[in-house]
Amino acid sequence: MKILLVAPGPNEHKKVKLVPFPQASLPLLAALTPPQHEVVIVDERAEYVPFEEQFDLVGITAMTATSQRAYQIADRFREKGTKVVLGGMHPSACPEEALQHADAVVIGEAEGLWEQLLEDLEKGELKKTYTREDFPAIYRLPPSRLDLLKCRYLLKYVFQTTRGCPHGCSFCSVSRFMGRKYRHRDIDNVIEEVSLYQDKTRIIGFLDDNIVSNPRYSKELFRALIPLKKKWVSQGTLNIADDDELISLAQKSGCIALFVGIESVNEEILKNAHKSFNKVKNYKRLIEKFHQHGIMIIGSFVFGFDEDDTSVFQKTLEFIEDAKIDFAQFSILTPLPGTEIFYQLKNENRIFTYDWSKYDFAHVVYQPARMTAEELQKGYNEVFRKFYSWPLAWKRVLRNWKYLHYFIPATLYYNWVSRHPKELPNSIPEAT
Ligand code: B12
Repeated sequence: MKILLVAPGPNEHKKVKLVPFPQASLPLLAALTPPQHEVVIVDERAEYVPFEEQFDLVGITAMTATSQRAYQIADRFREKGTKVVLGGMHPSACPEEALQHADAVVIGEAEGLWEQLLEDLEKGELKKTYTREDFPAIYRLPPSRLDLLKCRYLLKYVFQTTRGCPHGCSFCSVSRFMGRKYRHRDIDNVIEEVSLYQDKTRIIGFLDDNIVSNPRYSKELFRALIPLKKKWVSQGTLNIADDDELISLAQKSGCIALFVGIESVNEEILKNAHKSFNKVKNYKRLIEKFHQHGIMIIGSFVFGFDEDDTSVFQKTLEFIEDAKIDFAQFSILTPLPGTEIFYQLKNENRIFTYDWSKYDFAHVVYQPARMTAEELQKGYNEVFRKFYSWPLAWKRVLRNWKYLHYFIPATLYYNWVSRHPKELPNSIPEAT
């Protein structure tokens, strides 16, 4: 069979020349596909979807924010009789909705299901849903088919070592969809995959939710990475800085930056969002320790919790400056379907738009408790603009001069985004 796998972009025409990261699910699905089938991957953020070509199956991945575009692509292929399957976080959270646009929906992780689906399709027995009740063991995964990716990525060589998260943060999809039990790959399986690109790249990314959630595993992984002499980035928690051996192994194995969900500088918020392992009083000390080990901190902050009022924006900016955070991602609290916060806000009748394309963490989609939706949208736009304004941005670029080739494109991009403030979405009721 000829199979097309698509990562949706924002729309048919908007294209970028450099995409930050690949959508890792697609090269992994390609690797799970038996070799007799031909697989083509299209990343719509930079490429055009070949609607005119003939495929036996089109597989589309969707997050909530990209789901509407995923449905449009699905509808176009189905109009001409092509079979379409949808998978990923959003179809897994809203399978009934996704089924209105697809011949089949894969709910949950695809290992085992994808192979079954392809067999069924060949036999003409495609089912509507493929569901996993459990979470697959991932000890040994085949190497992702990164060779099938055609566009330019800021960081193309990405790997995953663990899945699942023991924490149940109220706003996050991960523990709900990947389970609260932490699963990991065998270290030799990871090292084999990374080694495939030994001559191709110096810098790699680990797409784990928390690369240090099991310190014993992480230490072993980092030790095994040292001989490969790579530089790497991933996600983790600040708390690892208290484990001297762990942070020093992270440094020795090439960690240059960690994306950390700091979320809030208000302890009360962290407690209510079930993220009390983040301790505000420790933030500055821990960040300093990362810096002593040459590791940059990309802090993620969320605005709009019920305890937040309009003072949150200035307080957060001051904290970031004071703690010398190297890069920041700002998000507006977003009730992703399936999360605790979604059910809470829905039950309280506070969600005013179900336009999923606005669930991109940059738009307000619900009524905040201690400010108006307009104030939250404006405050977010302002923080973004101030943080990425040239005087502040250059200060950080110079502080991190060793990584200028990554810092400059990222800063230029975010500076551009910050000069295009987001508008408050219109109210759109839930589809019935
Ligand atoms: C790496 C990552 C990123 C990277 C790269 C994203 C990208 N475009 O590839 C960056 C940092 C850029 C990013 C950005 C964002 N992200 Co992100 N990200 C992740 C993370 C940590 C890992 C994703 C990953 O690569 N996993 C590895 C692959 C192999 O797993 P997978 O994608 O789940 O695929 C498996 C199955 O889902 C399934 N599957 C998936 N697609 C398909 C398709 C078909 C046809 C089939 C059959 C099966 C299938 O099969 C795969 C194998 O089992 C996840 C958290 C997580 N644990 O999933 C969040 C996550 C996906 N991100 C999320 C969000 C919200 C965002 C942002 C909106 C955040 C923001 N503040 O801007 C943006 C959106 C950017 C965009 N439009 O692409 C949410 C999505 C939730 C949702 N319901 O939509 C997640 C789940 C995190 C969370 N806290 O809830 N993200």
